[in-house]
Amino acid sequence: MGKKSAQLLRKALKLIPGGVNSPVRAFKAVGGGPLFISRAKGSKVYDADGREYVDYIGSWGPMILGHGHPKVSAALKKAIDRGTSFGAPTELEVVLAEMTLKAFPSMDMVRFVSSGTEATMSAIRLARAFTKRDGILKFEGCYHGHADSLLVKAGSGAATLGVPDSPGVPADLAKHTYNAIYNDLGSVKDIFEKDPEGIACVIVEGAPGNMGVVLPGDGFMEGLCKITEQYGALLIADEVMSGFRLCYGGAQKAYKIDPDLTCLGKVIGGGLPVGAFGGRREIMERLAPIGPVYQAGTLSGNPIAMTAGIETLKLLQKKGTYERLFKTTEAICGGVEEMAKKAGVPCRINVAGSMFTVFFTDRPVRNYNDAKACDLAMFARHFTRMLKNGVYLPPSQFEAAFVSLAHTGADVEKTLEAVKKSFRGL
Ligand code: KE4
Repeated sequence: MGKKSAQLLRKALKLIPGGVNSPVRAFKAVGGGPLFISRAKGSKVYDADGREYVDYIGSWGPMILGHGHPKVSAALKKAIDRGTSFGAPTELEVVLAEMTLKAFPSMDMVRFVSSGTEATMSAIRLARAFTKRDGILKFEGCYHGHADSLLVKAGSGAATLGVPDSPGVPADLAKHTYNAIYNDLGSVKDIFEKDPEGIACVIVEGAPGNMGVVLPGDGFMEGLCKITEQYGALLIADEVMSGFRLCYGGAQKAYKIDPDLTCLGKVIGGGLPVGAFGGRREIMERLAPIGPVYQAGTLSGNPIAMTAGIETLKLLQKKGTYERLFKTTEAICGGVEEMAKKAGVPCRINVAGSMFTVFFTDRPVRNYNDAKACDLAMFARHFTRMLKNGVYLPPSQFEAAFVSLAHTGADVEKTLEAVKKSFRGL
């Protein structure tokens, strides 16, 4: 860590818990202090000491175009001169809503909020109101933001009542959350059989990235659709991370499923605070002010954030975008695999569109237990070595790395050069 970052961290630690405004940024899982980033452009970030890094965090997903895209920046500069927030409806919200519904045909209506957490929290409230049920089912290893009902882990067995996964979450609330095992439809069926009329919804990441990237096995997503339909529960696709990462639309388009509700965030805000949730009209019309389900937000639909989202989605629709994104992703992941083989490093890479995770194991990683069983110490060493060689990976095994349209062939070369050095004696 450079001198300036160290100085800033010492000051920040006195003012902000852990010196960060979101825990994963603190580098706790990999050791060493966080880098304080001073600016970013394209595929690069620059720390407070002026060091340059090839960036694979991309603000945890939003920066799919790369940092500071000129067209997005120009549109934002103009928008700022028109005022930054009105607390009233604007044409921009209508434009982004139209674009969103076109990209996600499973949605008839959408509501914008300011974060992914607000989107999932609100979608769950809506599902509970629509079904008049309190139970929710999520998957171990999937993360949907920090709303109380979602900070719940499995009790003694996956099919038992949930227990708080954080102090401050009431046990009386946690007991309504069940945890199933990702890629294990049997664990889902067991829970529904125990509580056939009590579960309002199943919430699942469209393409999980929060246990590291894990892919749905054949028939898994279709199986969730069938089970939720059979028991009268809603299926919520949490596409906060996967939306626009696997294709222009979401994992639901890539995996051909039709969820009842969808949550979005990250890319849809182009780096500014935007979340969204949407779904079938009959469900969405339960929302205030036309329905009784309350949900609100001071900065929801903020004109500056809408502008960034609109410009980002416009650019993502350009011909060849996803081919380019996936070509770069494949070049990186293929290169890492080759080097791991040559260096005798046990490694599995899971790729979902333009997000990937390198796991240090010689076994497949298909759920959270598999991910936890990987060599986490080796991951930490790899992270540190890559950082030293100017490549900035997500500082946790249980995160996804993100490729942007700004990553060039030279970035791929630099990344693979750093991997080669890291794998030597890892
Ligand atoms: P936010 O409230 O952080 O905007 O979104 C919560 C959320 C919801 N659903 C999914 C699938 C998500 O991945 C997230 C947030 N992702 C994390 C990265 N694993 C954000 C980074 C952070 O927490 O600092």
